[in-house]
Amino acid sequence: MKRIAVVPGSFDPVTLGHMDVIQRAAGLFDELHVLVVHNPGKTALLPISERVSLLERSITDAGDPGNITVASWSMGLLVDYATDVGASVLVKGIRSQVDVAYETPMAIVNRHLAGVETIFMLPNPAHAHVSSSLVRQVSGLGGDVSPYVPPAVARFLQAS
Ligand code: COD
Repeated sequence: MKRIAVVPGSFDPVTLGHMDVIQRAAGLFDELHVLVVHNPGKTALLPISERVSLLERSITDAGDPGNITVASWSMGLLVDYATDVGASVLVKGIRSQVDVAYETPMAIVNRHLAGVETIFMLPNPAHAHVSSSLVRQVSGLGGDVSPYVPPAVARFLQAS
């Protein structure tokens, strides 16, 4: 049986922290779905289609392992997408106790709703401080975000 997982996120935009989790998760599963989901609790910078495109370019530039699909989802529960593609696992990156507190109730509910397990991955310490909101802030104020994002994202934000 194929081991299929979903890495969901806002990815607004994708950062080196996200890429670390995506690349390591791709090595653990036969198929990995990187899923851009609208988070109603956050004010968006980029349209969903642009986030998908930047993820695709970043994965290609990083040396696509060949088992990653990038998609977006706005049709309902995250676990509905997981069930549709035959995934039994969600992979989430955990940077701090704040992430644990945010992710734990969702992990329990997602297991109750659909039997989908959540795996928490600890970040690469080099990127543990990086978040999309930090990137949006630095970029919005005219700063250099290239230490925090894949080159395709840095180029895109610089040109915007
Ligand atoms: N290093 C490691 N991991 C990181 C880093 C980093 N530097 N930065 C972010 N991450 C992790 C985050 O902890 C998260 O796991 C993931 O990467 C994505 O992060 P973001 O910020 O892009 O996305 P979020 O936190 O806004 O997540 C949006 C989701 C839509 C995925 C989330 O809200 C969710 O799972 N919603 C569930 C919707 C649903 O079905 N609800 C009903 C049942 S719970």
